[in-house]
Amino acid sequence: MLMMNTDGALQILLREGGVSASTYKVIVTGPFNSGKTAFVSTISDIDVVTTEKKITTEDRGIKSETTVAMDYGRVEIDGRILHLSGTPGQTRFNFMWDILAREMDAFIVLVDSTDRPSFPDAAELISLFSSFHSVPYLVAANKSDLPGATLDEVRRGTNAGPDVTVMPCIATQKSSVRRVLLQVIELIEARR
Ligand SMILES: Nc1nc2c(ncn2[C@@H]2O[C@H](COP(=O)(O)OP(=O)(O)OP(=O)(O)O)[C@@H](O)[C@H]2O)c(=O)[nH]1
Ligand SMILES: [Mg+2]
Repeated sequence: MLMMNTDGALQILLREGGVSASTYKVIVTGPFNSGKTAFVSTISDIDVVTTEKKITTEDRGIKSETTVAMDYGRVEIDGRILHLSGTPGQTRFNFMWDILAREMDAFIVLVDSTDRPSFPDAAELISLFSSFHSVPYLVAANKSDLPGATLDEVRRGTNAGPDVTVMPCIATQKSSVRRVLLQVIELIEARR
């Protein structure tokens, strides 16, 4: 007897209807306070799973809560389903990074463009996440609504090579997050 789970049936239905049901796992990483939770929350079609906890370290002067395990959201864009996992920014939670990076199709390094001292941390994250798996990535120069660094400065500060896409982003604005994710989809599909 042929058995099929509903997920399998749905995949066939979508394929036969000519609708692409590509599903990608995208990691949203970046230094502390760069806007990762905002990015995932702004675009997600479902209620985001967050793990915000009160900050107990010296970073508490910057904001009151930080991500301690992950953010999780899901969005459909142009017929693709994206699973978005935001990482914690504080390095004391770095044991989560490689767990979240398993089976990723791409990653985004979100950088607070106004926070120059964080640029070397972003450079380290690029090296680290590239070493987990060879997948496409881009640098999103976030908080571009605020006066601060230029895209060129973000590129230099994060050591992003000339082939790496560095694009402006406002994580609190849906159209901007969508633009970044469309670019990520393009990078993933260019590799296939
Ligand atoms: N002006 C502006 N503020 C932003 C933007 N994105 C995020 N923020 C603010 O930046 C602060 C940090 O945002 P979060 O989303 O908590 O940053 P995070 O990267 O998840 O932080 P951690 O998980 O603690 O590393 C919050 O006060 C956000 O409202 C943006 O594009 N523009
Ligand atoms: Mg967060």
